[in-house]
Amino acid sequence: MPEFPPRNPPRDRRTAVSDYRTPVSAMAPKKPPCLPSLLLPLLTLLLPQADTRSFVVDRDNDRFLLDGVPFRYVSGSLHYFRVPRVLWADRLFKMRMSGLNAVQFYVPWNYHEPEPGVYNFHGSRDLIAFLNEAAIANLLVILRPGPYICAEWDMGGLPAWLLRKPKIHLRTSDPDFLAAVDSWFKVLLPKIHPWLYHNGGNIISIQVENEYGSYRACDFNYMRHLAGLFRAILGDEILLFTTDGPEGLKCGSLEGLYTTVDFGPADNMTKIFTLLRKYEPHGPLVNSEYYTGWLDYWGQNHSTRSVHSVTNGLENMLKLGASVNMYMFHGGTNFGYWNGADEKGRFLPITTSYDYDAPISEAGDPTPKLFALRDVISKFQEIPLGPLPPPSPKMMLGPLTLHLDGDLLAFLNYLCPQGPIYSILPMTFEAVKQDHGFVLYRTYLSNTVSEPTRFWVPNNGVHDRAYVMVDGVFHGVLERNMKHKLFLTGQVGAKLDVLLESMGRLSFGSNTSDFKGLIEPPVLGQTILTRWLMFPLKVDKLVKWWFPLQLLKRSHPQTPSGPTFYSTMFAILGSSGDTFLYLPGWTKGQVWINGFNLGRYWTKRGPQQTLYVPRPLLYPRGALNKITLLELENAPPQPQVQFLDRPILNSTLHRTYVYSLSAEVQSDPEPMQLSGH
Ligand code: 6DJ
Repeated sequence: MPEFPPRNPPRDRRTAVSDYRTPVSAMAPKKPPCLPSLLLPLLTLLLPQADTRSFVVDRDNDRFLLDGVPFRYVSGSLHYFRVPRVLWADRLFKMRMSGLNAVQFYVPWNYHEPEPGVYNFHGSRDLIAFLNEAAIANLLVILRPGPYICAEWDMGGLPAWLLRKPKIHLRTSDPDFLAAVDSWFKVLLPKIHPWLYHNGGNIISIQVENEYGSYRACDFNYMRHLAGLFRAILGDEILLFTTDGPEGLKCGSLEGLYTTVDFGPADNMTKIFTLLRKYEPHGPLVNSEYYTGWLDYWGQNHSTRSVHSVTNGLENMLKLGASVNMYMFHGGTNFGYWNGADEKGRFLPITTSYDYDAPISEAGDPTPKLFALRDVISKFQEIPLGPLPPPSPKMMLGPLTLHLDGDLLAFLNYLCPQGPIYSILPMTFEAVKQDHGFVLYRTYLSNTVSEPTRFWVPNNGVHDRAYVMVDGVFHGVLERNMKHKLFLTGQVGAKLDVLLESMGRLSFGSNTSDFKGLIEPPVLGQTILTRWLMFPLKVDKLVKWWFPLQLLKRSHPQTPSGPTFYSTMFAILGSSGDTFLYLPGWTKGQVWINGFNLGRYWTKRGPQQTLYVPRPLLYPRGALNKITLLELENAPPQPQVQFLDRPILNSTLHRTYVYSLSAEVQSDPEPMQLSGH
């Protein structure tokens, strides 16, 4: 597998094109007439040549043509940003072996432009390498570069730094927004230009915006601007399209962009495709997001969709000759802080797992849904010969006992080496240029508060959770929409620390300007608290340091509650494998393996109880691995974790796992002795 793709898409893929356009029985019902042999050479001359690569809409016959041949895609969504790069090839191969001929994916702007004008296309952000892997797997590509993507991704893929202009109108023709979009697309689109199908690449179509019709701004000038920009950079040949739910077609579709729709197995296909015909009277029917499962929110039930309903709906669409993309075919994981959130009466953050009940599980294994879908697809087009790879080997380990490294406040100098920012009123994460994670807000009491007194933040102004300490002692949590007040006491001059956690920005809804932090100044009793120090915390940087945190600072809080670091080292003496980290009795926090941010856990709220640990993250053969937890509330009396051989994504189904110490595991060794550091 090449580490980096060639500058231009490999030419030899042209020979593989016939694989994509396996005739579809429903679309090409007529058998070719038996032609006299003399006519054959003539006919060959009329057929498209290898270098006349084209992907177009054939409006006369309600179908696509690939190189002039009737074609429909049966595609699946896979987000490269939710899968470690070393596993891209594996997942794409499995998709191809399931009978898909295309992969559809977004490009999250915020993943690639962390600061205005600073771009990252390396490692797991190497989009061109992903295109190359898709080509190697013989998959065409349907690209969705946004700028807004939704996708349950932080801020729907828009960079948080846009909110440094607090009045910006996202997803509209506000000049500030357009200027940022233009400069991003002037970087991104030229990169993908050589990968367009007619240029020798595998991208057959590109979506403009996403479900724009569901956004209340309904700004056609904005959509026209995007369409013009895409055309100016990518040219006239590439098929540009839009995708909307049925209710969004009105504001989401635009002349010149091919209109497609999205809906799931429970929706009325006939009704929706009939509605789509009002916007796209001729051409192939396309469902750009046919839901194989659904997303999960913390605190709500795990979502599933039955195999029967998903296969049935797919079969009905394929019978109609529609092109379909299955969302998701492989969901993956919201590693780090990348999950988005929704607002449905209250703020609902998305879980770390994005398994989606998809045909390929979060750990990359084929599920019964995959095999059932493959059977359906095989009725309509050829399936590549050969078996799907079996599930990857899984590993069990532990329990491991974690050391208490110290409370978060003890590490403040390391977490915020540049020191705090001072302001009379608290500033948002965006204002202090912290995109994700945590900011510590600190002030000092100006009076003694001897009776328990209400501490609260008006206007639901905690975005999204606040962990409150007085003189280092944890007093409890405030939470957006959920918990609005605490009662505090303290001496004059007491240090009031409020650790703010962003739980992920809204990724869908009418208002995506989801500022984080203390949005309003807190109030204690009748007093508005002022004179704040803001410490933007670089937690990941500290955790990535190899030596254990307790060597930096040994602090042993009397009552280890509130934001506290725990860690341990462990070795895998047997064979390593994919595994699922189980944190029984822990409350809520963030967890790292060997410095890689696995994501959030929230055992107390569920439904997700385990975090997927891909095997490539672990050092095998007795080498030391390190696990670090930042527990934000309360650790269990026995601070232990376990690695399980299967996920628990639905807490209502989970059994109690108690494994005895495995003979293969060297658990909880003494911290490494480091000399010379
Ligand atoms: O395009 C969206 C996807 O990225 C469509 N969709 C999916 C993904 O977010 S929720 C799940 C959603 N749209 C919101 C409207 C739901 C009725």
